[in-house]
Amino acid sequence: MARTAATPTRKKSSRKERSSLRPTKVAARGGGKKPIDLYYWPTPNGWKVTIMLEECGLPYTMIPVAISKGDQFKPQFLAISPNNRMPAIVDHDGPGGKPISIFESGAILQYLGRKTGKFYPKDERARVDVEQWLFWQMANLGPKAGEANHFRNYAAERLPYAIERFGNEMNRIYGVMNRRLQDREFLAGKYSIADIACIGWASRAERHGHDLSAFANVRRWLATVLARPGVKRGLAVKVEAAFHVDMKDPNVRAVLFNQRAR
Ligand SMILES: N[C@@H](CCC(=O)N[C@@H](CS)C(=O)NCC(=O)O)C(=O)O
Repeated sequence: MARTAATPTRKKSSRKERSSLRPTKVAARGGGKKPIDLYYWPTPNGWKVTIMLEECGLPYTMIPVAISKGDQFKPQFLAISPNNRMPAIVDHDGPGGKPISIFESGAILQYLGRKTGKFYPKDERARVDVEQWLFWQMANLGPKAGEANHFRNYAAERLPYAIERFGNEMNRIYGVMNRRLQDREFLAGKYSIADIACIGWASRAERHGHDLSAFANVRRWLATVLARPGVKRGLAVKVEAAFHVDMKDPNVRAVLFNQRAR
């Protein structure tokens, strides 16, 4: 299964592959050890990891997690990611040469940064700077953008209070980011996993209805990161089945928007 390929392309995948947590393809450069398994669906959280893997040139096998069909609740996936969310990885060449599984995109970015020594400095002050902005993304930009998108695009009824609440939050958050980028090229000075964590949602901001026109530094940062070849390749990792998900389908909505403790 493992082979190396340059830029991932959109390819037709078989029906079986769409929902059975099977590897479809390797989108990887570099070589050597067994590829990292990436459990993935093409969303802003998934792109954090494809971007990092591409930036680091690490070989990986992409395993689609069809979240609209409930793959995230399959026991074999929950064993890796108990929060029933992708992304997750299995590194067969983990600490001590043994496999390790990791869920939560922030933890995955930190692990890959430590493993490769890339985009995650060792110097304590520089590292703390990266971690502050990485956790800022995990606790602010990511979840709030998700809720803003949900109430704007997916809620069964239009709830102006929720739309305004999360719309304001997104405006506040991009304001914070804009101020931070006023006197530095990247969030922690040099390009790091903190920037990688932010790219997915920020690249979709305008499409999701958040006006970035007042945030010139964010727009400059976005143009810079989107021009990086590794970012382009990471954002281009597609899953054919994702193009066919109908968010109005009651079955899809039941899987994604009706979750309670199991
Ligand atoms: N904090 C998690 C969030 C991951 C997350 O929300 N993933 C979504 C897709 S973007 C998911 O897997 N959803 C499946 C579901 O809602 O059941 C991370 O950063 O890894």
